[in-house]
Amino acid sequence: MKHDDTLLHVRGTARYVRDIPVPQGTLYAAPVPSPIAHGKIKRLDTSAAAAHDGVVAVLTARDIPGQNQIGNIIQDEPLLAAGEVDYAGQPLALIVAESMAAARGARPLIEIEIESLPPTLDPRQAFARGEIIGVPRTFALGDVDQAWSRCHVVVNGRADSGGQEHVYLETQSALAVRQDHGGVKVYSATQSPTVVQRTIARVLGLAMHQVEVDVPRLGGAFGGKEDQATAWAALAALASFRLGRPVKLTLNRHEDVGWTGKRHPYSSDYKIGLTEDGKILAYEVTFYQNAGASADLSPAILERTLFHATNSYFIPHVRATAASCRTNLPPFTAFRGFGGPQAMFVLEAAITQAAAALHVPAAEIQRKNLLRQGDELPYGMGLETDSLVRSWDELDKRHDLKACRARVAAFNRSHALTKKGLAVMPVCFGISFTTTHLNQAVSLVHVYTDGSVGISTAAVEMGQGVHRKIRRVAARTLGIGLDRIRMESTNTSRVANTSPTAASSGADLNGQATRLACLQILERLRQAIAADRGCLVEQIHIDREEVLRGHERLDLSWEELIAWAYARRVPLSAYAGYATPGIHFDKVKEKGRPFAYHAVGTAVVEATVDGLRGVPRIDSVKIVHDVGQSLDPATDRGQIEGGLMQGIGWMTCEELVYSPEGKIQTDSLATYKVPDIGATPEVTVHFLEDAPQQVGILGAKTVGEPPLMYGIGAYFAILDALRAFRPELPLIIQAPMTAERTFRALRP
Ligand code: LUZ
Ligand code: MOS
Repeated sequence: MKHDDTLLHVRGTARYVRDIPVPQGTLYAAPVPSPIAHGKIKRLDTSAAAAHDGVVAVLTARDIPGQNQIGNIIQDEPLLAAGEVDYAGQPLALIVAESMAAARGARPLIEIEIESLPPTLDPRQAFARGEIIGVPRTFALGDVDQAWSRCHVVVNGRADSGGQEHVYLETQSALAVRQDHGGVKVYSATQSPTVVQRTIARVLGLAMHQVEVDVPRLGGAFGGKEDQATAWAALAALASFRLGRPVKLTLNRHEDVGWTGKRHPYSSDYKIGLTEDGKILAYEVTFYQNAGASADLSPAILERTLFHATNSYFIPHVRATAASCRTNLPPFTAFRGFGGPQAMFVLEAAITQAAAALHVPAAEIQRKNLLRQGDELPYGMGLETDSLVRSWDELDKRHDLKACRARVAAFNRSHALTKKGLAVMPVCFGISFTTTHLNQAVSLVHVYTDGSVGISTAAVEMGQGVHRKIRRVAARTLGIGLDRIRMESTNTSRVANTSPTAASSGADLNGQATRLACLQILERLRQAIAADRGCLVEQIHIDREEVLRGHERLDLSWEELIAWAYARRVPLSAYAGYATPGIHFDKVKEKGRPFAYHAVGTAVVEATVDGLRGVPRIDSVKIVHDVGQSLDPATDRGQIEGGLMQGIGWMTCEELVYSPEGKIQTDSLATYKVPDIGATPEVTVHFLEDAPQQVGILGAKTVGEPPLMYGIGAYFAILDALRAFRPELPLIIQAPMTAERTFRALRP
């Protein structure tokens, strides 16, 4: 699979933040975590630690020159705890030493007395106590209350889904270097360079122009570095600012898993009503989001939960309510799908239960209620594409869903000790930041005098291939080869006011801006040539590094053209901005057109459960996905496969366990089980053909987050297999469906 950095990655020579050669005199910082989940700080004595060999300083909240505040959407999160601790792992102090070993070694010497308060871990309990972040929100369509009486079946239940650790390969890291103008330059492993810059400026009491943030690349992020790279960068910057020396801060895996936020666990109540022939008439759902101890991105994630409450289905009467509930766990944060998967899980549970009540396969109900082009979603936008229905039908055509079901049933009749199950999972995911103003990007393009091109954008390369896609856009726009083009690091001094590389929009937004910048340069070149040759600008084109007048090849290569243009004083750099057109959302009415378009597709998942050992296994996943005209098919395939596996992991084996005191028990990869190569099913991916796409970049649709949600099918495929063992088995709607859970389900 070709990625810009394939060779570097395979050889282990790609430089991440922690691989940057450190300047002379660099110090190392180790945060001191709160040992308990909730309490009042009575005493924090750092003197013994400060006197430890190699320790240069121990910093606490009192050492912060600006505001002790890193909250992004809501300012409710201190950088260093002061007065109270709200979760186990919350940074209390920062030990800065000549080596990382000395910094970590001094940790036990910190003397802390905390008066313990009872922790709240459960979102429903937090809700009952009024511990709500922001206000609960409701999206509605039609009149759900009067619709129930017209339903043939109404079922209701409760669905719970667990959190998920990001397991990015590169743990959180930052290197801060104080500058001679009094500011700091920070190398940060973040998806949001501007958020890091703004927050450091706030914490240090500096202007933003005194803070430069540079991101070379990330070793994965998945949302885990959208908001939660900030604290570590700010701590390193604080230490560098106070001590006047470079400071490096990296978390080891144990610290990272223990202290940082994860996907939000949700607990939800649902009620669904259908007509006799399986049309969904009404759906009511209440989501209790476990936000953890501070807001972080929770309000935005809550909003996306509401946007995706009806996933791929048209439901005429809907009421979806969501509340973000404050608990004493590390603040939960962005994770691929951003609250969407949690919503879709609940609706699939409701449909599965309704199907059982109607004695029809769930797939029949799913297909019958699929969103069609023009159907109105509860947030007021009509679906702009017919690709969803087409993806289902294409999947059916290629794999014959009825025949699959018959094959599974035949297998189950002839096997007593193992059973198979099947689930179809359609996905419809809105593309754009739901925070409308974030849907903007700028790109800075330099053409050097040798014809090589350097591009700076806000897009952070985290393995997803966004840099390659942007290079493709520039190559196609300029009519030159990919090898001439290089992506620079993401840097706030070269490209300011960057939106996070998130919401599956990195290639779309930064690709569009890059296209516009390239068009500016191209236009200048064409004008100069036309003037020189005495012809119309419209006649001049550049294709495959050659200049054409109409169909006539002028004897001028790209390199010659650029050298010539430079000598003619044609500016060879451009800076262009792009803002997604036509999107808006009214948060009072909860209606609008929040998304540029929807990413859609359908998957069918087949699972086998071993009835003796209780072990579930996902056998195969077949996917038809709409990527439009792919900018890079190999990358897109990789994203679909990777996203799928991450979704399967969330739904099946990845389980976070906390003690009653609110301390994480699954704080390493020995106890937190991610799917491995042995758990990988046979995956077939087909790109939906002839899918028109006007909005994405050069006819391509994004691919980042949506495929994760195909993994939800894994849960329901296992459930289907369990019910083949015991048809009377009550629905278990509590993800993940771990081996322990399937085992117990078969032995009540
Ligand atoms: N981040 C964000 C996201 O700030 N807003 C979003 O709408 C979003 N959606 C998906 C993933 N990250
Ligand atoms: Mo994200 S969940 O960082 O797009």
